[in-house]
Amino acid sequence: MYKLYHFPYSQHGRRVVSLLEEAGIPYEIRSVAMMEGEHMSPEFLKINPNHQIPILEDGDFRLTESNAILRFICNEHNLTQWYPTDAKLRAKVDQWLDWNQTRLAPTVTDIVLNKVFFAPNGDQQAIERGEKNLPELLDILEGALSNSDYLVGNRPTIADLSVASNLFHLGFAEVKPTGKTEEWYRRIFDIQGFQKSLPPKM
Ligand SMILES: N[C@@H](CCC(=O)N[C@@H](CS)C(=O)NCC(=O)O)C(=O)O
Repeated sequence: MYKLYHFPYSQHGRRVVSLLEEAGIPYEIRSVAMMEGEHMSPEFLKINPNHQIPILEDGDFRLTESNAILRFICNEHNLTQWYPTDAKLRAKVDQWLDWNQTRLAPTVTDIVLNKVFFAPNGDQQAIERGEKNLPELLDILEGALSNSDYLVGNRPTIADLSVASNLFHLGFAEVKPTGKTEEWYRRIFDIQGFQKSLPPKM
């Protein structure tokens, strides 16, 4: 059975839990005490020198990077509805997964980590940078969703789970999606697996 190193408020862990739950794949959670700094402990650094969760373990197989984990789970369990095999559809899913990591994630982290989790000692410059960059990113999402119910094709994929987990995270800083993005977010939010990934109220 998979073991997932997770923290309930992690957007990166949430996307993995959403997929595992939605696909009905058995797994156990190994909760990491991030607030107590467990991820910086020598024991944890041996498991992931990047001091990050999520980590997926299956026996002596160990994988980090949330989007790589999503792809692996889809590949191992033949979840082609979540990660299509058609080359062009798959490439678009990969595009959004990469966009989420390289474009959206740094801004979400700038805002939420500093404004919410590190408050009142958060980095003000990071908050300002994040708030300056966010509108452009939300416009890009809105454009992509203007004629489509999902980011790729006509059903949800791991791209939707991954991007929606960052939008959920923005909610901690009271940033709410609007327009078509809000309609799309509601569709993803209502997916049972996503619901099961939600953390206790803060
Ligand atoms: N690129 C990584 C990012 C993972 C990540 O940033 N995890 C956060 C929790 S949401 C973490 O463990 N942060 C602690 C740290 O970076 O020291 C992924 O997609 O898995």
